Amino acid sequence: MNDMTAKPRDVVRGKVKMTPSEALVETMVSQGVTDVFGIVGSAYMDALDIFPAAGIRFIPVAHEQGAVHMADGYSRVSGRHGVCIAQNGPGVTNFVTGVAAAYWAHSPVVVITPETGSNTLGLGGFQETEQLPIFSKITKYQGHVNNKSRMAEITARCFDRAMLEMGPTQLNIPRDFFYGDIECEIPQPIRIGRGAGDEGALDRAAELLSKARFPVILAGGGIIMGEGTREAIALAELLHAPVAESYLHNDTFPASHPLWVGPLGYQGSKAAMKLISKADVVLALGTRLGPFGTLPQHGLDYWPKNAKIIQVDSDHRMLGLVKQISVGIVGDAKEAAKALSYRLANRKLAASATADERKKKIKAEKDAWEKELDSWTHETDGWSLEIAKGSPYMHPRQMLRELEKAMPENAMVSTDIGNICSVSNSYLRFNQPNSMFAAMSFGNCGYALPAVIGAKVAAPDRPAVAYVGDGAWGMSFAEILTCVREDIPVTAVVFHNKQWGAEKKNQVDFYDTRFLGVNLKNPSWAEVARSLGAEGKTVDKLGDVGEALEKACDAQKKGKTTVIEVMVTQELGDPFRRDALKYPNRVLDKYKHTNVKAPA
Ligand SMILES: Cc1ncc(C[n+]2csc(CCOP(=O)(O)OP(=O)(O)O)c2C)c(N)n1
Ligand SMILES: [Mg+2]
Repeated sequence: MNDMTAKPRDVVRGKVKMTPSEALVETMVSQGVTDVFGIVGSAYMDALDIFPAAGIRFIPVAHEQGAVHMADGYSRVSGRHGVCIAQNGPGVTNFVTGVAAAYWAHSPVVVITPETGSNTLGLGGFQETEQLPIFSKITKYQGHVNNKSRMAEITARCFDRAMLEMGPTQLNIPRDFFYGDIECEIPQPIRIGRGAGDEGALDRAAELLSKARFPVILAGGGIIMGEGTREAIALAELLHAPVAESYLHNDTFPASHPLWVGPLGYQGSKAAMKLISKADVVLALGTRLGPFGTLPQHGLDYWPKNAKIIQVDSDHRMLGLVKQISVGIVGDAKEAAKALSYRLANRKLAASATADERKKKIKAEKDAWEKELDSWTHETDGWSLEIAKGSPYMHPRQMLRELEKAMPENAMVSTDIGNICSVSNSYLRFNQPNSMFAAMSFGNCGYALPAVIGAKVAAPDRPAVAYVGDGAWGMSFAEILTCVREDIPVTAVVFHNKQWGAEKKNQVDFYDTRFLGVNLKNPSWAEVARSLGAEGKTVDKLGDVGEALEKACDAQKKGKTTVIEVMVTQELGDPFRRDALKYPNRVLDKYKHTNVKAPA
């Protein structure tokens, strides 16, 4: 570990002579950076060398993709920048998937990419590739240091824009530009509040809401990013409106609140879907209304097509992009909620007349969904029933229910991409914001472990838990090394079903159970964990799940990382992309035997 006896975080002021490395590091200090994830490399060693003196902890990781996911998780829990850095060329190209994920999670991650030297660029030397085009579609801003004297200016801009636009930015630095003498001033951070939005639009939205007989709030990630939970609660209570959460943002509204109805989207809450389908006005608060998050689910095509939609988003490009809207507001979710409450406070609200009736409906739908979840102990499609028959292992749904019951109140949970992780959407409830870190709409396997490691660095006192399928675990378990080496204790729950289950489900449903590339031979993941220096526990009985999670979370207080390998059957829940798959209908004779008839 680095020497963390950091000196006071003062920043040099005025126009001063310094090296470009010092300008970079001082600007980071000025932007509040205390942690940087990455893998060491000669390209930026001159700057790295002074991180400890600047009070910046460098956290070396196992793979650069992990560094970006860690920076992502870190920024999502802290509301501060996540920062990562790597060697030019291969270190930087290893960042790509992580940056794309951070882009769709709207995480303010600054990706520092030292580049091959400006004096040899284009000659095809060692570790050379054009680094700006690679990230051009997955960053909000790309700063290229084209002259070493501009190091502080461009660094500051990357940090400012990551916050202003809520997404990753790239700081590209030719490696020879770290050296030499420059004279420069360290810029002060620029933070600009967005405010509630256009007054006229807010008036129109208030008018619609005041007349709504069945208003529903759809609470999006913007509420978390804008720290607007309290304001969202106040508005919901004023309107007596049920609050659904947008896909994979299960922490935007407290689950213990009577108006909470749960998440929409894949494997979401039926109560939320049934209630929003009744809405005459939907207030989409801090959500881009992503297309995947409002697809039909559980056989319910729930999006209320005739309702008036009010959408609040901080990015004007998201307004009306996916769903038709009646009113669009470019604003901060918290401020907009406050402004709407203010406008509605002394008005006669149509929703008040039906408040009791709606309260009963909310309770009835929530009770029915809980009851259904309690009795939905296993999947009931033919293939699942057959494969789980006689298996000594646990049903995934029952196992997820046990985890839910044992989850510490203030836990942070990251989820990966896979069938069981997706099913967990129904069982993840939170009462505090900044608690759920899913792989969001980029949907990459291998996200959850590094993301929760970053979250733990930002919030060391909160229990950190990653849910990961065994396939995705194979991609990412090397970061257990980071936990052990760097004393970052987390808990990983690995769903051991010996398959890339989510993709196998497509072969079950669409390809006549012709399995190709989906079966896995695994070691004991508990044993692997132990050999990496962590604790490893294998759980194959339902009764042991809760205790294992509690113990592992407790062990975090003693600095211990635990991998809990839960042995589950191969049954599979509903698929991700039923919307996008078709039955094979081949034309060439040699492939015709693979045709599958669509069920009547
Ligand atoms: C990086 C990446 N590669 C491939 C995929 C396609 N994919 C989606 S889900 C999935 C299977 C996940 O399997 P596992 O992690 O074991 O979870 P399970 O579905 O078995 O619960 C795959 C391969 C992806 N989403 N991301
Ligand atoms: Mg699996």
